[in-house]
Amino acid sequence: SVFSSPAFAAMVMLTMPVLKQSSFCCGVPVISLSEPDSGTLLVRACEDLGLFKVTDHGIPMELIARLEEEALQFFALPAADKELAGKANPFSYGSKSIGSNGDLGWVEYLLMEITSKPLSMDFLQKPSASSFRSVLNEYILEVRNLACRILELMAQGLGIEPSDVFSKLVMDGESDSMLRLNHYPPCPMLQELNGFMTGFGEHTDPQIISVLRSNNTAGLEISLRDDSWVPVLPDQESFFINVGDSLQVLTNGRFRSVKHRVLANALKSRLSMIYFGGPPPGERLAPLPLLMAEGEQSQYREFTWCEYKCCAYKTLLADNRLDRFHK
Ligand code: GA4
Repeated sequence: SVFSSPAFAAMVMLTMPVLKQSSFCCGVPVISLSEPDSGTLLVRACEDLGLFKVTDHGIPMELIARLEEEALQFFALPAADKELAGKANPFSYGSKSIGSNGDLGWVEYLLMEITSKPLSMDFLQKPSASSFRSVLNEYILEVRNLACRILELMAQGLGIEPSDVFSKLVMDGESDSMLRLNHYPPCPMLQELNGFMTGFGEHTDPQIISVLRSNNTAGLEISLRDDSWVPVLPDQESFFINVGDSLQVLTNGRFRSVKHRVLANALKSRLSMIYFGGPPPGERLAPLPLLMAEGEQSQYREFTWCEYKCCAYKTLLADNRLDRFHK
């Protein structure tokens, strides 16, 4: 037929814009930040899944490895010493209990508030914690810059100006961001149970953007639109980025705040470090007018980040936190 003729094929190739496909790893888009087209690819990934993997990110592996080592050393301390780092309310050390409303998981963690100043938690001020403290502070600067670059690429990919519309929110001196170190110890009874154990229950992240790095242990899963769960293969050299509720609101639902969870592993321990980039407390969250088509209405009633966060912290992990702000 005419469709199989070489002339037709040549015509199609000349007239159709070549849509660059990102490569995929088990359904997760993989985007190199040195790719000239990365903005477009990021946008597509945020619309489709709400999560993607980033390579060529520029954060030195040596820094990441140092933080991993310090974190593992911390989690290897006797329970009593870790407890000294403070009860999680919501900052500092916590074990099995997540948030303050009864969620439980097979996990222990350190949750740290990021301000414009270096970390100030008591347990990090001890001389013995000085190398942990300095690597944490270094890492925070790097990962925040990475979040900023990615948010700028997103704005470019969306074709909106100025390119810092999103990134300025996490770079602001008042921005309410956090760093979380999660340690999922092996869960040997899983082998006998022949089932699964929740490490960190299903939830969406309330902030704008989350930047996750883990060691080589599996466990992270994301929920697709049909409510099925798919595992995200670990990759210790790359970062996984996911859209938070606030970015879903800023894009009027165009970007998807992805539901995810972590399952415990029977044999290996998993260590992840996640930067949550949030806006300043007083920031009004509403869809960017530049992203609205003519006549398009906001899906959400307007609210400030502190209003959202305050409600969010009263919910259970699995609750849909954006529901009550839906119009
Ligand atoms: C999920 C994303 C971040 O880990 C976090 C979590 C927070 C916490 O652990 O204190 C919350 C959870 C997270 C959302 C609902 C509330 C608050 C636990 C919980 C049950 C630090 C965040 O900002 O929101």
